[in-house]
Amino acid sequence: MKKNTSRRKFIATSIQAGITAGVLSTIPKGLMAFGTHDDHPTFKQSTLPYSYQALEPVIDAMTMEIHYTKHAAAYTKNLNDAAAVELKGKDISLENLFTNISGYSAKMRNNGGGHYNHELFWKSMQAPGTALHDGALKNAINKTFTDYDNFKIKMTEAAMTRFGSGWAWLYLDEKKALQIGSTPNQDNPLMDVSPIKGMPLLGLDVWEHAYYLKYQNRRAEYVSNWFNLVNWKFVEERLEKNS
Ligand code: MN3
Repeated sequence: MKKNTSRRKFIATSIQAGITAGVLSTIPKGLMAFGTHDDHPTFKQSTLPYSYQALEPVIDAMTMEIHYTKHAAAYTKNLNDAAAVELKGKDISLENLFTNISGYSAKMRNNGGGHYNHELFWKSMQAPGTALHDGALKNAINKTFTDYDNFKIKMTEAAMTRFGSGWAWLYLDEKKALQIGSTPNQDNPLMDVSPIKGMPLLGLDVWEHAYYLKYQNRRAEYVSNWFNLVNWKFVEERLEKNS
C-alpha cells in the first residue's frame, strides 16, 4: 500500500514536471526521491474498540465521532508530519521519544502526546456500568487511596483543578507507586517536561472537545459520569505489565 502510494505520488509529480511514463519505468527504484516516509516511524490510529454510540448516555455518539475522526485524527496526521522531518532515519517508539521530548519541536510534543494520550483513552473506556472488580488494581487503589471512593475524589480533584485543557492521570511513579496528577495540553507523565513522572495507567481527557456538546461548561458532571466508562480490566493489565 505504502509503496504504491509513494509510486503514484512520484508518477503524478513527474508527469507534472513533464517526464514521460516511458522514462519513469527505466529509473531504478533507489533513485526515487519520494518515499522518504519509509525512513521514519509512522503512526496510525487504532480502530475504536466499540461503536460511536457505545458510550452513551455518558458520552454521546456525535462527540465520539468528532473526537475520534477529527481531533484525534489530526494529532496523528500532524505527528506523522513532524516525524517525517524530525525522526528521519530513526527507529524510536513514542514512549522513548517522550523521555527526551524537550529536544524536539512543539509540534512533536503536542501531536505526539495527542496521539499517545487518545490511543490510551479509547482503550481505557467501554460501555457504561462495569464496576472495579476485586484484584490487583483494586488492592493497589485501596492500599494507596484507602478506598475506591477516595480514589475517585482525588482523580476528580485532579481533573477539576486542571485549568484550561489537559489530562488527569492515574499513573505509576518511578518507585512503582500509584499516583494521581494532571498535565496541561497534550503532555503526559512520560515526558521529560512533565512535573509528574511515570507510566500512565488511566488518562481522563478534560479538553472541552471531549464533552462540550453534551455537557457544555459542566466539566464536573462529565467527570463524575466518566468513571462509569472505565475499562478496569484494561487498567489492571497496564498495572500488572508495568509493576
Ligand atoms: Mn481529546
